[in-house]
Amino acid sequence: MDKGTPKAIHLTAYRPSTHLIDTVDLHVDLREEATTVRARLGIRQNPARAGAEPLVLDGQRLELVSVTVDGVPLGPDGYILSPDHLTLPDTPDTFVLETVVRTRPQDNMALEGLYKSSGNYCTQCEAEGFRKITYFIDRPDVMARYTTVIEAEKARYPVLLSNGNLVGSGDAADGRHWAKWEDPFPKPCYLFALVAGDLRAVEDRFRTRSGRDVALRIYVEPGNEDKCDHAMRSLKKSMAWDEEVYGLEYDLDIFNIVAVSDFNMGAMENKSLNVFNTKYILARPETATDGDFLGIEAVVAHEYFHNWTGNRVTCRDWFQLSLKEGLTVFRDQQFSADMNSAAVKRIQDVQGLRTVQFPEDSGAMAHPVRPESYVEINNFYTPTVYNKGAEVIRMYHTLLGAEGFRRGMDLYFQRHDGQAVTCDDFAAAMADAGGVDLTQFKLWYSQAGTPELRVTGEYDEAARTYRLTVRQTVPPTPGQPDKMPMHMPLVTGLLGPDGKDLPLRLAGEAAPGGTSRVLELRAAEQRFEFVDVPARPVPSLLRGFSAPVKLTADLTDADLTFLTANDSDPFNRWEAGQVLGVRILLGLVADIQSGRPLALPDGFVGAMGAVLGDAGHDPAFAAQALVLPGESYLGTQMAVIDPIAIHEAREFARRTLAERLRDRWLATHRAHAGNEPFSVDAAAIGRRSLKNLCLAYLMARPDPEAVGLAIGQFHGSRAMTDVIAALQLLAGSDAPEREDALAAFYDRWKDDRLVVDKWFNVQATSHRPDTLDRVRALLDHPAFEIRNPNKVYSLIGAFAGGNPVRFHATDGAGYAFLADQVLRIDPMNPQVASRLMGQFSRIRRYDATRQAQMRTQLERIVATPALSPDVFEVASKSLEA
Ligand code: B3K
Ligand code: ZN
Repeated sequence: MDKGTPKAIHLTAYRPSTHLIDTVDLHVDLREEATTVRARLGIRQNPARAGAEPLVLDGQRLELVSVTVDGVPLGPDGYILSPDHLTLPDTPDTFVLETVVRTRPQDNMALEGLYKSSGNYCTQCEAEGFRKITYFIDRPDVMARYTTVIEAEKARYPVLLSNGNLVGSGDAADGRHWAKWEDPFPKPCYLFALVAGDLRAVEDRFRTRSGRDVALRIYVEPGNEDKCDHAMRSLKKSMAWDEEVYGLEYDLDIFNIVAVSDFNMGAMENKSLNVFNTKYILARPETATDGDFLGIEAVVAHEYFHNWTGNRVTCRDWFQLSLKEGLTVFRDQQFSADMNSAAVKRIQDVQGLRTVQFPEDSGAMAHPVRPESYVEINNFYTPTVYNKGAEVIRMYHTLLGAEGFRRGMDLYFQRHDGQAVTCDDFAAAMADAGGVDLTQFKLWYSQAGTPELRVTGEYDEAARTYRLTVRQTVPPTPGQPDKMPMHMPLVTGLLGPDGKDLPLRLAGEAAPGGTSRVLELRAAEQRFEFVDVPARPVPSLLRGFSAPVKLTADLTDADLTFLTANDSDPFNRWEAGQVLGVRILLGLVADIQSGRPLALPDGFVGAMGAVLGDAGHDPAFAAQALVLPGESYLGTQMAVIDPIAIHEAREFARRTLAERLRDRWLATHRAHAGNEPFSVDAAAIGRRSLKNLCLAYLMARPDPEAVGLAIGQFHGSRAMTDVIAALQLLAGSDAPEREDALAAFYDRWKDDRLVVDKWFNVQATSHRPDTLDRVRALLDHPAFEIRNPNKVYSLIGAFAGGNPVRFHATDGAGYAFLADQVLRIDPMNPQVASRLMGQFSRIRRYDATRQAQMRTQLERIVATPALSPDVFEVASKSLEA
């Protein structure tokens, strides 16, 4: 850091803003040499703060041209200018401030504020980008009404967009033109957006249930118009779903989406002008995988749902980020579950949580869902805030029931529409609507770390009772050595010997009620006694993954196998197989570490064979159940992660299953290999995932027949899902055909940037020993662009985060490579550089040698002059761990 060590900001230091801004009138003049922004702000002192205080405006990388107060120009002695602020020591109670500034968006590689992507202007203001456009009180509890005039050269930038309604437009001198936009809803500045460019619109309409006719437009670069159908369909489905499930309607006559190629994240919910990464808009079956199609549906929905959860009701400060993000992720998860297979969706969401959030929760950057402090807020757009935050919302839903939850949502909007509020306000609405006490539940917002549950069961044959004992602990995390027990729902069922759910009756209850119960945990140790239990049951615990915890139960392998065959809860049917898989794989890891010979238990092979034999029933579910627990998740189950042994153990199991069940993998692959007409419904997606899973097992022992099938599929299929699955398998194998396949793929798709990202990803995640060399060489490939976040994530990010066996190579070369890339990217784009640091923040989870190697790289990083606060925060916290 050039300015010394950056300072942390604390939640407890929150104070209302000294001033409020009611109106913002912007005039943005876009020119090739520089952009000029004139901002006219209607400002008043905040009644919530007593006494006159100086007005401190945020501003970064702005060239100040002039300042006037109520039309009177201020000389340089009328204000104080610093690199981050413009301070006016003395202002009236109410006044109009006008500033004129110049910026150079064309030089902005951080992709925050106003910048250029493929020659078009666009903005990204969340969290603190508006201060790079004009001087402002850049915090979300300052909400204003905006009008925006954009002026630009007409030929180069025919499309001029901002938030709200278009209220005027016209031509200006010198081949220029202008457009005036007015947003009737007061909003925080992070929701401001502006776009100017040569874009084409794909149009549709949606009529809300109260009869508002909304124009829907998706703007893309010319040539991409034929890749917007799925996004548009997803948008209309989201609008209808939000009306149906939450009674929430869209509130303007226009909803615009713009897709840009250079974007740090997935998308942004700016009021009525969402800006998207092209990755979450553009899709055709030939170019996008099933995962891409589902991702588009989810992200389009997510951003649309923000219009109520985020925009109409926004965050008081950035510590409350999960107020909008956790809630909106939960809503998009519910939506996707309704549109597709609910069971598969839940399995995938939990896998995501375990693969990405659990490691974060046990690393140096562990933080509560509502962080208590931050150095750089952009570092807290995390799986904890988003995905664990969504699990917290899901728990309200489970504790209150669907109807109680809906009442809570209604009350939340009734109380807070148009306001900037806190997670406490949300909890209060839920508690009041549900008539429940959520005081202890709110620990989920303040305690970091993944809680651990240990459950034991005892059956008393004589008394016909079954007693569950549940113990919970929350592990220490940085800054939080001691934790309190949490309030959470443990959804439980009991299976009788016939595999059917038993009616449940707890001691003290008059009659049995239901076959699934929400047991509420509150204490460090709790007992639940079920009565009238006719025979020793097998418990089905944490159904639907009812709380984001690690659960250990005293179930035998036979109990687990029984659950995989019988549990009425599909998530738990899958989970029982995973628990079994984890047990076996961790056993293999221990065998590898102590040099014992490896063997896969026959029972496990048999169980997998049974699932495969029955796959025709529900291919989508089978495709999930047949995947062994992932390497990252296995790591979270070990005291010290051994990435190489984990990889070898998992590959051994895959090879053994490939060999022992070869005929079945072949037969199942063949049964689904016909080129059925493409569709993205859940059933078709399920069939394709099962088929590609079979191919993956066959390629775990790549004999000529398996390679032949992969090559056949690579050349023969027109669906990207199948093509890329085959290419991935070939690229990771020793088959001599692999180079030809990679070359053919590149040649076919070199003009499609999103597809080229897949080509980089396939090579970066290959387990072949020469992968790091290859990744290094690809940095110089003409299609690689260091300034394009998608490219960086596809090559460097995929190698570091998606290829543990190569990234954690014993010589430490993977770590040195990552540090080199972080230091190269940081001066251009700190957010992207910081996101690459994730693996380093898990430092203390590895052995002493790896820790020392990572430490060397982290020390090199923190010693670098002019490091961004983003990278500094992650590096320094990782070193402290
Ligand atoms: N709210 C944005 C994320 C903004 C990221 C700022 N670094 C996207 C979303 O969650 O919908
Ligand atoms: Zn969001």
